[in-house]
Order: sequence, then structure tokens, then C-alpha cells
Amino acid sequence: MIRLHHLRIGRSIFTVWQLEELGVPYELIEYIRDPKTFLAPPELKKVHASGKSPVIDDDGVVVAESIAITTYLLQMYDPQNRFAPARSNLKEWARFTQWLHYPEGSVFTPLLVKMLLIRSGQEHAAFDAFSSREIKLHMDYIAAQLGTKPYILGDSFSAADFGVSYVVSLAKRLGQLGNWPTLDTYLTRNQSRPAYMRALERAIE
Ligand SMILES: N[C@@H](CCC(=O)N[C@@H](CS)C(=O)NCC(=O)O)C(=O)O
Repeated sequence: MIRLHHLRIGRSIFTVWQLEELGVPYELIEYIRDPKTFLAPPELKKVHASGKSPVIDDDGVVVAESIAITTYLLQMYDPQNRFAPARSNLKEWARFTQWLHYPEGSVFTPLLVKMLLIRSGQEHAAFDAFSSREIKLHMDYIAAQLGTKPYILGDSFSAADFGVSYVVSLAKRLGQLGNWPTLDTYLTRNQSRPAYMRALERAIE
């Protein structure tokens, strides 16, 4: 059975959600951040050298990095292509892959800079200008891609919606969604899915 190493608070709730969508049985092992440093506890280093979460252990196959985990889970547990286009459909698959990687690869960094600025309570004009400009660019791009469609690839939910929901939820948490009400609606739509609700019941974010 899959063991998911889940750190509270963090992005691994989105991996819990994926497992719920896939309907794969899993065991949840929870870790709590150090209240002073906010870092993961050292036990996580015994699971994976990075000491970060999420990490899954699927009968001895240990995978870290949230997008690598999604890719692995789709390969192993979505043979019917319920959550991603088939690789043989190269054009659709390429579009999917871009949206799968975009949140972690591009959107997360300016959100992290904004989070650090807010948490530190310090002002830094250059960091603030960078994070505000990049957050606007990315939120505009996501909103334009969505248009009037419910999901990031169009009419159907896909695994790309996990990561996009993650960065949109982080932007919301940081008070950055004011100009993008459609992104708030998108987030609510995804977080109203029964699988997301089940994830929240099993694991506190
Ligand atoms: N790029 C990695 C990032 C992993 C990561 O930084 N996880 C955070 C939680 S959201 C963590 O473990 N932080 C604890 C720490 O840095 O000690 C991924 O996508 O999984």
C-alpha cells in the first residue's frame, strides 16, 4: 500500500487529494512543522534525503517532488486516462504537461518571495516589485487560460488542476486574489469536489 508522508501545513494536502481522486488505498503518515523554525521535523530525512514533503513510498518505490509524484501516480494508477490525456495524443499531452509543471516551476517562486516578505514584516522594494509583477503575470495567464471554462484544460477536470489549485490557494492565502474573482471561483469549484472534501477529512492541511 502507498504510504504518503504528509507535512502540516504544506502542499502535500494536494497529494492526499490526488490519491482520493484516484481511489487508491493509502496510509497517511503525518508530520508537524517545528513551531519556531517552521521547518519539517528531522524524521522526514529518514524517508527521503531532502527532508521535504510530500514523499510517497509505494511498496519500496520512494518518490519525492509533488509533480514527480503526480506523474508516477498517473502512470501506475490511471491506466484509463481519467486525469490526463494519453501520451499518444501528443498535442493534448504536451499542453497537459505544460500546465502540470507550470505551477511548481514558475508560479510558486514569486508567491514564496511574497510569503517571506509578509512573514518577516520587512520591506524590500526590489523583492516586492518582483513578486507583485510576477504574481500578476501568472494570475493573468491562469485566468486567461481558464476563460469561461471550469478547468485549466477546458471542460474536464485533470491532474493539472491539482497544482494550479495549489498556487491559486496560496495566492488567496497571501491576499493576492483580489483582482481575479474567477480564480477564486475556480478554487471553490475544485475544493468542493468530493475527493477534496475526503482529503480534508483524512488530513488536516
Ligand atoms: N518542489 C518540492 C517542494 C517540497 C517542499 O518544499 N515542501 C515543503 C512543504 S510545502 C517542506 O517540506 N517544507 C519543510 C522544510 O523545508 O523543512 C515539491 O514540489 O514537492
